[in-house]
Amino acid sequence: MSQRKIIHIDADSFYASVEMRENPSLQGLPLAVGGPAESRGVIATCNYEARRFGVHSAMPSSRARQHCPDLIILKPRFDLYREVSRQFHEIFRRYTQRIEPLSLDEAFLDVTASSAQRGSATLIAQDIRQCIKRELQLTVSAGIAPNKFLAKVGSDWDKPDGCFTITPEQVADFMLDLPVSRINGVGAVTEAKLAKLGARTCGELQHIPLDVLLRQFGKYGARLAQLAHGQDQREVRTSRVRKSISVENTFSRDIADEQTMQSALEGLLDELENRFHRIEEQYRPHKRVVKVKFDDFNQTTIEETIADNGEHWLNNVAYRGLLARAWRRGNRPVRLLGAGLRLTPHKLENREQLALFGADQD
Ligand code: DCP
Ligand code: MG
Repeated sequence: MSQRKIIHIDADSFYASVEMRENPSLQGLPLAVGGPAESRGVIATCNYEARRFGVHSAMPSSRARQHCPDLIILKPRFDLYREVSRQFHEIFRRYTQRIEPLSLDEAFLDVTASSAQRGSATLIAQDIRQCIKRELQLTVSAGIAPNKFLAKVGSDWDKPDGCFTITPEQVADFMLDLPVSRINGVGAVTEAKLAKLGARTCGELQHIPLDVLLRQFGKYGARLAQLAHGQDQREVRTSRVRKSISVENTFSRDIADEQTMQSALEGLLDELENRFHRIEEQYRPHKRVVKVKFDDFNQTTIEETIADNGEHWLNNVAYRGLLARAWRRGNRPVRLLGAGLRLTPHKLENREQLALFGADQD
């Protein structure tokens, strides 16, 4: 198998950096984004100034304040972070369509087939970092390696504003001293077990017989043995192109009154919003859909185009109207209710061009 070229990108103190960009007077001050200390909030993240005081993600805000009395804690603005994430992806797509998002601020890119920068993955990563700095006034760290595991280790190596490459030739040496705790999935418990077996580094882990690892860790033992050698065959998984997303609920008892139906719809819309947020960087909704299945198993689907005037897709009134119309079509008790969206991928132009030229989109 030919060698892959993988880039892992991870934004630096993501939410906090976006907030500092939006309000530069915050720069240089210890800053966190999270819930308020007074109401048992938790820190989502903090800038590097706050980290010097020992503040970190998932720490209760009240404790963060004890570590750092001057800490500024801002409420998160998820819409803003999602917008930035979309902008990251717009930049990534200039170099490759093979992108696997892990979260709003993290993604794997497979640039094996990219011809940009004469195929140098390190130069592509530097280009991406520069574009993000110039166009979005944010820094991201990048790891470049022949596989996902090492690319992720790389992006963390030189954080913040770092760029670290592990070439195929360097892998064997690099693994010798790499602490096992750097392996994704090795938490405190696994680390302690490995220490008992005499393996603090991947180099030491390489010497533990496979049957010992299998006995201790089950299937994960086999994976550990591979990772210890810096091997990882996982592909960058671009999600298939979706045409729609929907959630539905079959009721334990058929419902016949509009009030109950409408409140069931509200619950579905909450769930739909959650589900859609996970893929929002990649898709734009263009239609609302409501599905109703009646107690005689007849079903009907009704959809409407979302106005192109900036109207938000999540318009409860619009969904309620659709439900009322759908219900009138059968006018009998309902056993299942669904709510959904028809989707258009962002950058459809690019994808269509690719399809036209027969390029592999996956
Ligand atoms: N996040 C969160 N709760 C956590 C961890 C993270 O809400 N326990 C959010 C806030 C982060 C974002 O996800 O800004 C990205 O997570 P990272 O782990 O990448 O952390 P940062 O980007 O903030 O910092 P780093 O520079 O270490 O990547
Ligand atoms: Mg990050």
